[in-house]
Amino acid sequence: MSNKQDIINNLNILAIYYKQERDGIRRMAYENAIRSLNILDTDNITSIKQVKDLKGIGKNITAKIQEYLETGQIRKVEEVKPLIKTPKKPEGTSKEGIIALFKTIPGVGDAWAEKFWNEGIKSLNELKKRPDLMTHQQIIGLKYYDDLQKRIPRDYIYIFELMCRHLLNVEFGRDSYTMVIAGSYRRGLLDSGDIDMLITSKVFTLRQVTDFFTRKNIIVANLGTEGKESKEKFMGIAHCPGGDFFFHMDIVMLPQEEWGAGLLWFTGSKGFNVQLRYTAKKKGYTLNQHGLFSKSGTQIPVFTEKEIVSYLGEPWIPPEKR
Ligand code: 8DG
Ligand code: CA
Ligand code: CA
Repeated sequence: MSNKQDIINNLNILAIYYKQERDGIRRMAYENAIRSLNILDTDNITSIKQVKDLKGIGKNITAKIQEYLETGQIRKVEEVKPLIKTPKKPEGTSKEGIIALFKTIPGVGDAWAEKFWNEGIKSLNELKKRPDLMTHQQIIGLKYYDDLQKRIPRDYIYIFELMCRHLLNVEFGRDSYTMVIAGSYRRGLLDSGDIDMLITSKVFTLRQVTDFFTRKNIIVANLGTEGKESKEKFMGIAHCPGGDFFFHMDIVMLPQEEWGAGLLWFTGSKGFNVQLRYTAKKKGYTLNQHGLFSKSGTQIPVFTEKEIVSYLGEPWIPPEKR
């Protein structure tokens, strides 16, 4: 491992620690520093001079990197390592444990979990027998509960993407749309929590795609509220037809002129989005998933990711480094 990667790994432990401590400011500071190191042109850091003036690396983080260069480790990192909790499935029979377990079902927050508890329900299996107590989203979330806890391997998403593209080509025509799998997959992660599909088309609507994928037995459930379908975003459960592994899929459909902003937003990471939006704000603009806007609300004519980022005077950061 290059020493830059080792430094990044160390700073990442601090970012995770501060996330756990709900200290958003410190967490963001470490995430920003990691981003800067990631785009730094070298893998080998031999002098503090190479990093101390980088964006997002202030006095405190410079001192930590200096400490690493001198001693090969960072005291604070060694200190917090044992304090980092690994997430585990809540268990036990206490009220607290059962409420925590209920809250792992999509669409269940404190109030719902409390309600199930008050109905005398003590396990997911007992809850499965009481669909009368749940919303449509919760029933579906519980039905696919075990699969939804698993992350989706990158190779699997790759095949799923090829399959969807082929079906869209046959149904609507190769030139009728642009589709990208965004989210953590586009950032190059080896597995993802769900599949985030972004589409733009002048030929078909979101409803037509979701109906089509449902007919093809790719989408098996809709997690939205019936009668309140959004024209822009679908959330549901999907799988490869014939396969027995189900996962969460979001589909977002945006007009062509919103593609760049939508792609930035839907690719993430959340931290990267927050930082870029903050940069836009400092310069007097608003950036959201629909575009870059001036104070008066007119859209700036920048339509691709690169155009938006360069208009804001920021360096280009490829998705894998966001
Ligand atoms: P994962 O599914 O592998 O866990 O990670 P992800 O792909 O990065 O997260 P996601 O929850 O599927 O969200 C996709 C992108 O949407 C995310 O990378 C950044 C963007 N996004 C925000 N804010 C929010 C938010 O509040 N909720 C959600 N769901 N997405 C958000 O910028
Ligand atoms: Ca995702
Ligand atoms: Ca998602």
